[in-house]
Amino acid sequence: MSIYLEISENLQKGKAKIVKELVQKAVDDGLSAAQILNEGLLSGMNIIGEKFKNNEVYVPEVLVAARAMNMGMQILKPLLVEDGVQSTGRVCIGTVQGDLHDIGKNLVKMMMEGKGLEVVDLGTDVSPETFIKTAVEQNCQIICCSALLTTTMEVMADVVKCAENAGVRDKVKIMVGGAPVTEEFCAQIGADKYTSDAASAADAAVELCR
Ligand code: B1M
Repeated sequence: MSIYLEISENLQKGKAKIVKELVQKAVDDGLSAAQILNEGLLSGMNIIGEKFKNNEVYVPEVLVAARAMNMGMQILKPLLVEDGVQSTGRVCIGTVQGDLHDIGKNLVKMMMEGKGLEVVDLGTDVSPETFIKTAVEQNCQIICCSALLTTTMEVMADVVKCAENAGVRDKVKIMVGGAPVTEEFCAQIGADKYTSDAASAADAAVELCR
């Protein structure tokens, strides 16, 4: 079995320590950081993402796989920076103002990182102004808003308005999601993209960044 496949399979099983050791071994053997990332870690995360979409695995499996991915990334990150490997794109993400739920938002973040996107995590209770300011200052192509409460999903409309008022609406895409959010709501507030789950959000973000 190739070391890439070994990394991918152990990542899917959430075996963080083994993934870290295998990534270190691959680096020591002289394999390129980009190839270890793409054919090992990202390949494993993609498989988990697809299985999550199809309800073949659930939140706990995704969380342990993401932990394993992060362990592998600890070794690769400095090498990738040295090699100047390009990320797929840059996005900022947060749970909207008034809302403290972050489990779904964190899953979306992990899936996006699993697709090679750089993710600026603003945490929870994020104001529309903070989303816009971050997107502008950190050159994010997409603002990703999560909401779990019917009372806070309305803040997403303010994020769209705030981007319009700041004159940046044509420069940044706005993605929305979370349990109470729907495709209709997304269209109604003038956001760009709604997805119902974390894996689809990551796929959509990669498409939008292209
Ligand atoms: Co809260 N809570 N909660 N809660 N909580 C809900 C959401 C609720 C449905 C429970 C209920 O009444 N049945 C209800 C909302 C009702 C409503 O608005 N209609 C509710 C309430 C009322 C509240 C409080 C107001 C309770 C109170 O204090 N009286 C309070 C609000 C606090 C606040 O935010 N200001 C509150 C507090 C909390 C806890 C702190 C205790 C805790 C949050 C802990 C945390 O997140 N760190 C909590 C929890 C855990 C829940 C439930 C049980 C689980 C939510 C969750 O994490 N789901 C929830 C009931 C339920 O759903 N069964 C409930 C798992 C997560 C993976 O799913 O976030 O939907 P989700 O993410 C999915 C998709 O939606 C999507 O991807 C994810 C996975 O694929 N997705 C995106 C998410 N964001 C996306 C963004 C995208 C794309 C997809 O693009 C950008």
